[in-house]
Amino acid sequence: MKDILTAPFLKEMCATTANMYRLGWDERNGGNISYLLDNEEVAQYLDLDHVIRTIPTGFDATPLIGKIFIVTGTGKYFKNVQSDPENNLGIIQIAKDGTTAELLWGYADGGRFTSELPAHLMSHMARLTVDPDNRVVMHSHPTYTLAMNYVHELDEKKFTHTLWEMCTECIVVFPDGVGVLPWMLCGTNEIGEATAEKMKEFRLVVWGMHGIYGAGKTLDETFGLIETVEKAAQIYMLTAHLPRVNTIKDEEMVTLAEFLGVDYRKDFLNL
Ligand code: 2HA
Ligand code: ZN
Repeated sequence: MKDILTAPFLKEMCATTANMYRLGWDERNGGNISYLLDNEEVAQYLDLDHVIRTIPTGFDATPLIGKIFIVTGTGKYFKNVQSDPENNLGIIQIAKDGTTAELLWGYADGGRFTSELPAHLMSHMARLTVDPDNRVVMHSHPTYTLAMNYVHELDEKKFTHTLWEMCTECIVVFPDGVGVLPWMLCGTNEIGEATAEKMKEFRLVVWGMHGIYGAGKTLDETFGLIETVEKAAQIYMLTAHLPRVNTIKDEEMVTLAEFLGVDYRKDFLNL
């Protein structure tokens, strides 16, 4: 059996949480990540029949039975993941009943997965129906994205359009746009269901006045989606109070999207 601390997926979780912390996106226990792993790869490091303990999830994740995820722990700080992965991360397998998580590694101090597990697993289920290669769901509180929530209408079309206008790359990076939910109580099955519904259509979902969810095939891709939104939101917040002298026109976005062959939300432009 290989040493789990050398597993690429574990090292990547450490590097990603450290990056997110240093960018100021994940203060204190803010943010959470779940990453769907390959069972055969995990079996090189862990005995999949050795369950440390079981933890009820409180919702039905039948489509994910047998699947293994590495998930950040509840109450844990992204700041500390890199130096102490075994307390701050856990590897869970969804049990045959679909409602229990079997702990295979981690949460060593008796902890458990993020309180946002409903939003994570429900989003995985939703994304896998539209993209069988989806592996990652990531939640964060990026500063400028959050700031923008207070001064910009929380309307999917208008929010996406503003972000697309802020950097030329935006329409290429997230041509599917950004879904937006109003402020809702977090940590519940209800916000999980609402997030998953949006995830059928979007890889990015803003939680009004709370933060953002991203989904993707890899940690890098998902991080990059949120990073690009955050960059655009930063430009917006640096300029929103100033007279707008120049802007990227909708026709220019069309030219770029068509040049690169991306399938963008045409209904989010004003043509
Ligand atoms: O886990 O970010 O949404 C802490 C949070 C809750
Ligand atoms: Zn949060």
